[in-house]
Amino acid sequence: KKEYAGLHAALVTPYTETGEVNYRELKKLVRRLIAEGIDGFYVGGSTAETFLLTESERKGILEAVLEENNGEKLVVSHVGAISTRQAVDFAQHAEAAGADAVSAISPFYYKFTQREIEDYYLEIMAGSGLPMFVYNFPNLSGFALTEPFLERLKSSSRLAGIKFTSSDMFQLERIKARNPGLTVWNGFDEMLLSGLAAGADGGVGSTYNCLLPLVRGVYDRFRAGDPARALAFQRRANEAIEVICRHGVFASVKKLLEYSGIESHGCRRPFSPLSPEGEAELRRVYETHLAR
Ligand code: HMN
Repeated sequence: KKEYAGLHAALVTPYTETGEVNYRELKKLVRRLIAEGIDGFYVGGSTAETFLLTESERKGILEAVLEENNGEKLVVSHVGAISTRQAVDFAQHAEAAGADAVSAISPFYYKFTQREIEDYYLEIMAGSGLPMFVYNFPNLSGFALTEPFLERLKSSSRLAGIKFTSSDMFQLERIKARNPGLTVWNGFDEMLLSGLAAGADGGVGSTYNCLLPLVRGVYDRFRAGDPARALAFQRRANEAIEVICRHGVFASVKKLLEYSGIESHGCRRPFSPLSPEGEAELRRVYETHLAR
């Protein structure tokens, strides 16, 4: 069994010039992140523009990542969907394809009740043999997990942890204190050090695609018992993340990757292309913090 702790890149989806998924560049990114010291991959999450992809693209992306990873690092497949049936189908595919674990955002849009959302997770866990990481992202999903909700999910032995994309560090600390056996991954890269200080076991992030050396610095310095140097790395990372957030996270991460030789041709519509000002600011970020 692979280690759940550590840094897991929420992979972007590179496209070809005509807007098809670019599996060649995706594999190149996987290979490069392994060389840079990533601990795992979070495949088909928000960062992958997953709800703008077809079902067969979502499956194809997972298969391509598993092939390039070749058993080396942890591979977590995001299987979330509005429909339980579809999420179970993705989870069964992930298991058959060889992923190590699944994760799922709560079903959204229809404002499902807490009970319905609990049942969704229990049915995904019952439907495949893989460990589950609940994806808690209240800002976008509209549902914030609670401890009673977690208690019900714990009735399944497949509940492995939470991807915690929220700035409520008090809640993160309480969950981890009461559930030391659950793995908690920090979701906002700009708060990685805060999450680690509150007890997170690692993180999943979009900016790990392009800022891994800085993020690694935060994690390794914190683990080595040197919070001051960890904070120095977090500050440098945040100089970049501030610009990334200002101009659209996914398009910005992809532009930074393009500067370093991985082409991805922007994001799918309705995401708009980067503005010329965004591009100029990102070029400066690249030259200041990332160019070697
Ligand atoms: C995913 O599902 O793709 C990621 O795990 C999401 C991840 O938590 C990112 N959240 C969003 O993109 C909304 C963060 O890395 C985020 O992009 C970063 O902290 C900048 O705000």
